[in-house]
Amino acid sequence: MPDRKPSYRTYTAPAGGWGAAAATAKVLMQESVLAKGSRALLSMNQPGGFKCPSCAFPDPECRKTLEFCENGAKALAHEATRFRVTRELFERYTVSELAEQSDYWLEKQGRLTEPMRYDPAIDRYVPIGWDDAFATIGRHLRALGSPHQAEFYTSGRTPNEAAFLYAIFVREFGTNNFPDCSNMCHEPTSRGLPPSIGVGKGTVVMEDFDHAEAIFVIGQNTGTNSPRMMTNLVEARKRGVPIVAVNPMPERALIKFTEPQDVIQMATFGSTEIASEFVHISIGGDIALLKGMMKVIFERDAAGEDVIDRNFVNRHTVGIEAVREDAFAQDWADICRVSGLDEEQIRRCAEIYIRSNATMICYGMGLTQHQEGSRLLQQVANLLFLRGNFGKPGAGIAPIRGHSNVQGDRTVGIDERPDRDYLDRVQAVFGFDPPREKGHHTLEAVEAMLNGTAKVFIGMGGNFVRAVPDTERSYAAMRKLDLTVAISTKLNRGHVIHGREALILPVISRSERITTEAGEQFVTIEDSMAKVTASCGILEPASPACMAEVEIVCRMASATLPDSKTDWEALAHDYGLIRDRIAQVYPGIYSGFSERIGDPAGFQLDVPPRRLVWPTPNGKANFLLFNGLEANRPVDDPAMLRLATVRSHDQFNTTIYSYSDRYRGVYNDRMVVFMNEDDRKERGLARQARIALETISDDGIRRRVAGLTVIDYPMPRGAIAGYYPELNPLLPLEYFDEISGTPAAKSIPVRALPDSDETA
Ligand SMILES: Nc1nc2c(c(=O)[nH]1)N[C@H]1C(S)=C(S)[C@@H](COP(=O)(O)OP(=O)(O)OC[C@H]3O[C@@H](n4cnc5c(=O)[nH]c(N)nc54)[C@H](O)[C@@H]3O)O[C@H]1N2
Ligand SMILES: Nc1nc2c(c(=O)[nH]1)N[C@H]1C(S)=C(S)[C@@H](COP(=O)(O)OP(=O)(O)OC[C@H]3O[C@@H](n4cnc5c(=O)[nH]c(N)nc54)[C@H](O)[C@@H]3O)O[C@H]1N2
Ligand SMILES: [Mo]
Repeated sequence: MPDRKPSYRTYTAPAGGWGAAAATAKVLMQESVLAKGSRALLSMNQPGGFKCPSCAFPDPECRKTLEFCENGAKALAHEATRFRVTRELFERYTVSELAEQSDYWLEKQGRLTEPMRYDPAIDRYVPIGWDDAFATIGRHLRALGSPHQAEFYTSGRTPNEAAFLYAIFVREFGTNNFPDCSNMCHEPTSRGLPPSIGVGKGTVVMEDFDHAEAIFVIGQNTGTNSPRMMTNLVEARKRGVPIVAVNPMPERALIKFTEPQDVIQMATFGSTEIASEFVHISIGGDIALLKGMMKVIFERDAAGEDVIDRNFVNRHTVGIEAVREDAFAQDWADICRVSGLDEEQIRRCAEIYIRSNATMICYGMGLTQHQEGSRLLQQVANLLFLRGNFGKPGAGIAPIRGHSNVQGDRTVGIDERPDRDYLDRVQAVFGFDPPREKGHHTLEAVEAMLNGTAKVFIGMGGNFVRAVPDTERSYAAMRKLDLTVAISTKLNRGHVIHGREALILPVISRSERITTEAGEQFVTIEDSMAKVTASCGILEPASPACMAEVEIVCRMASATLPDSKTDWEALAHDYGLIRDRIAQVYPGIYSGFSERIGDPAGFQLDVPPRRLVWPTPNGKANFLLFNGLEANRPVDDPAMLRLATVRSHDQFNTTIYSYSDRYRGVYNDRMVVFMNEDDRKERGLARQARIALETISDDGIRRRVAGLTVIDYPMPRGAIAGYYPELNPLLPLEYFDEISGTPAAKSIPVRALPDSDETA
């Protein structure tokens, strides 16, 4: 718990600026990394240095000599911290005692320093040698009745080299069970966009920001979660480019921002107004907005205006007729009710879109985490097709990815539904028969744990049990396993909620040097815009006993696959050999990998729609129809509120940097609910009342989180927000987007009740 009293106020200053500079200095000091940290910051994202371990937004590429952001600095400071978790900590606390501690406390203990094994006799983690740790993993995996009884999770910080080999090892072992963080994140992008444009990736690159004539930022909290993108937005704004921000929360940085790198703005306390149009949408109202905009375009087209790019539509697309009919069939009253917007504003958005000859639509979790997340994105593509916003500078679809290498991990094989081409190449290059049946995504993995089919869980990074929905059930699922293995940098919930046997394996982090028999190694990552760059750590590893992820994968493979034809030991030492194998498995995009990565600026992977080539079954860009306006199934309960679980400014996913959320004016408290004042009054709740939230579901399971403080906040009526992961107990495992399996974490139907626990 925070040691200071909670307080709530309205934040009125611009985002960024001196507040960001001060926060950067503070976190470096708190983690005691001032000298070492500033040296590391100077080499972050510089040629020859390492890639920021925070978000997936591309680096500015020599545009400015020193560019880093407040939240990049926090991620680095927490990685380069002076604090250490040693065997003494595990001697001092039983695992049950550690489980009582908060996520914040666990993270604060610092970097993991040696492999540990759970000893049930004393309920403590005790040291284990690396050899014994790998032998334990090999023994468990080889003893399974079927390879499908193991789940191999990946979080998106894992670099290409480790992820590629992990995918090979697990397939040679015999399963496609690859739950990964992407399954909770941008999976609607990966599964929803291919039928539409042929790839599950974005189609814009950094330079497009310089050519865009309009930019939409939908369901994404840029200033907090991809702060480097603020520079692009500021520059676009200064050129007079309209920016439309669509969000149920008026996120501060999207309204007004001071660039910490802009010396003049900093000195004069100046700022840039970011959004020229702020669209205060209801939760799940985006399909209605998009259809409203399309309706306007089709109406004006019917009236003879030249608003549709006929040349593009005729040459490249199929299916416009059905989408036109559907748009005409929608009623303005319904569009306005579902979106929570007035017709006039939707018409204004359409006007901005029509006037622009190159539009980018950027989006985040506010679009993907709904029951119809995938179909919602297909509507985004439909809108972009109408004005030919593909294959020209400044235009396209821009999913703003989460983890720094989440996109790369998928590209190199972390995929529970691998395609045939890839499997055939793996077979040719590695000489074994990879399994062809579909494996488990994240929710299916939890399901398999719950019903007892899964026995072993291996987590390559991340904090699975805390990131997934339905906390109570997921904790129970984890505890049923025979073995859980956490390959981690820092202590987290996944270490204290574990299987009968459990291992913690400490890794060398992104900012640290990897030295093998073959000398110093570098890794590569693919950013949100499909650019691949090298990352080379410069700091000493947190402990001599930490091991590189690549070596961990190779040694797990050696311990599990005694008959493997692959020379895992050679690959563990020479990452160039791994890149050669990547090039062999992906001759299309990765040919000449080793030479091309020599360019300090990296290289761009091919994204065919940029060339107006559509790798869809019919070779066309497809307008896809969705019947209806709602991104989630309606709930018949007048008291229902839609809850979006969001990130604060001071966390990285399940890592809590502090209990405050500066831009939303919340200090020393994460157990809050942002609510429209009228919704609060309607429920007879006093200002800052203590409440509980209860999920509305018909599966007979009671999901409730109490001890929450209501804060009056400019939310649309019927929409509330609170923090992930504290509110994950409210999210049912069964509440997800069917196409992608992504939990609908932005639209949980709940009731707000007075917190009776207080009086009970
Ligand atoms: N500092 C920092 N950086 C990060 C992360 C972090 O935790 N901390 N996480 C990384 C990861 S893995 C990811 S995926 C990204 C996440 O980055 P974002 O996508 O920005 O993630 P969220 O904070 O979950 O919420 C996004 C926004 O969606 C809005 N929203 C909610 N419901 C709706 C809706 O129905 N419609 C619309 N239009 N908007 C809605 C919320 O108000 C919020 O502003 O950031 C990455 N970068
Ligand atoms: N309700 C709700 N749930 C959500 C979301 C939401 O918005 N709402 N967002 C979802 C999203 S978008 C995502 S991406 C997931 C995130 O899910 P995860 O990726 O599983 O979670 P993280 O919190 O990013 O994982 C943090 C841990 O990763 C380890 N780690 C850090 N760096 C490294 C490294 O370099 N190597 C290795 N091996 N380990 C490392 C550390 O031990 C740290 O404790 O959560 C999802 N869950
Ligand atoms: Mo994410």
